[in-house]
Amino acid sequence: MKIAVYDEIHGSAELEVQELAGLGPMQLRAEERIPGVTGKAFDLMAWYEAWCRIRKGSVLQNPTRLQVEAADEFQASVPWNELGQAMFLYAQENGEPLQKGYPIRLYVPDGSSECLNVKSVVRIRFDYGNSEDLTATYGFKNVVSPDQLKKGKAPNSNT
Ligand SMILES: Nc1nc2c(c(=O)[nH]1)N[C@H]1C(S)=C(S)[C@@H](COP(=O)(O)O)O[C@H]1N2
Ligand SMILES: [Mo]
Repeated sequence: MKIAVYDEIHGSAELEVQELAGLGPMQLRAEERIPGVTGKAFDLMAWYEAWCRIRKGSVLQNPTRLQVEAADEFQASVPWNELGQAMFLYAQENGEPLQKGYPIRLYVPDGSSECLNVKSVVRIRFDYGNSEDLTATYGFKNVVSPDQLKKGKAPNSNT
């Protein structure tokens, strides 16, 4: 499964898990940062620097946020300053694809909520917009089903 990376400044790409993970210069065992979580991970900050260097020679601008979107339409937007210890889990300890969270899972150990640990990430966006809003957000995309309309329920947010 390909993962789409969107970066208005440094360019966009669709990468297989192994290609994406292979770009990461700082490989980790997940439990180094989160006790109880096992598997192979890579550090987000080091990955981002490598990405920019490969694409443009250097980091031209720092993002304000990381946005991730999952296969089930769960999404999160995390201010850059919460991501110092962030990592993507991409394989089990034995190197096999993830059983839970496939293809990759974001972990934000320094984040404001465990809800930001988005499973099954299929889209990654580096956001360079407004840097004043420092709140992390997460939840399902605002899709209203016919059933919700009937019941008069509001779309989910911050689930
Ligand atoms: N794709 C996806 N990721 C998700 C969620 C989800 O519904 N879908 N729930 C989030 C929330 S609200 C929490 S609290 C954690 C739960 O992680 P766990 O399944 O490892 O307990 O996953 C987060 N990641
Ligand atoms: Mo949650």
